[in-house]
Amino acid sequence: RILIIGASGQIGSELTLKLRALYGNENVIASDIKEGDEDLMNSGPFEIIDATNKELIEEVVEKYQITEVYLMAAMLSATAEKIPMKAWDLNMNSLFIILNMAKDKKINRVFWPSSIAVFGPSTPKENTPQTTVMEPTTVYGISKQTGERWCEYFFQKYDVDVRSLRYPGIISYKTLPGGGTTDYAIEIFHEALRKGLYTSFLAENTSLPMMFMDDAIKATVDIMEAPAKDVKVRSSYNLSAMSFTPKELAAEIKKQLPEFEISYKPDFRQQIANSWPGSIDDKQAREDWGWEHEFDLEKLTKTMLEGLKKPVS
Ligand code: VAH
Repeated sequence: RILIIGASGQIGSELTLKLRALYGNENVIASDIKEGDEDLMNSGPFEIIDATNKELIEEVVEKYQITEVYLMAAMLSATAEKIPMKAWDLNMNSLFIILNMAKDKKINRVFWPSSIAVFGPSTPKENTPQTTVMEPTTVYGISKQTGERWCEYFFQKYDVDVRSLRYPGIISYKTLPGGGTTDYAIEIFHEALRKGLYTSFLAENTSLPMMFMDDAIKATVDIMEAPAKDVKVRSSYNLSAMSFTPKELAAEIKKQLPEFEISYKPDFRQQIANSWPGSIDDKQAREDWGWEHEFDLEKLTKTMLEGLKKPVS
């Protein structure tokens, strides 16, 4: 059975529904510090879990005979800058609990998300390679870089089967964004439909690597189902689908909503975005376990607008 920690979050909630569709509702236990949306709560077992509570996690793993854990709980870049030590505690101690449970053979396989936030201002900005200089300047990026080092250490030292992806900004319409710097690319769609205008908190030419949620979920399932021998990178894989700027995204939205207007008012998140790559080279994921994306900017824009226009289920 599978346990998802952080199942009420932006990725966690859609990942849970996908895994339940694949493996059966009763075989996928959702958990989070707070309950999730209706679809999540009505589709299978749910447990309230604080991701830093070792005893509680061990109890739930025992109760449901869990064999795989997807650790999706984390504090994202913008929020983490406001409460650094709390972010470090959540992002790191939750990972140590799960890696040590895998080391002690209490679980067999772990998924842990990293992020393009592991890269910093000294990293090559365009087509950022899988292996390169990484000097992250955000609490979130530091925690993800450290987490990658620990994942690789537990794999090499204790043969722990942990798999990881450096998610780019992830865009979805079914869930609200969770305190990230790439959240503008979600908010813009809501505002475009509601008010016909949006004030971007990132400057117009801020290019960031992005991906539609369905592609992120697909990559997560694909790497977890890949034969262990194909998962050659045990820190975390570069992953991407596209890159765009707020200006390019607004132009794409205007093709569907000609009246839409965008304005720019950069805030503290501009510095975070400036420290990240503009685009990512994810060829190693494509070579090792057959990663390929489906959604480009046009398909993402159409899907987001259609999804948001539909009455809430
Ligand atoms: C954030 N959405 O903005 C996350 C992600 C690359 C961005 O890590 O913090």
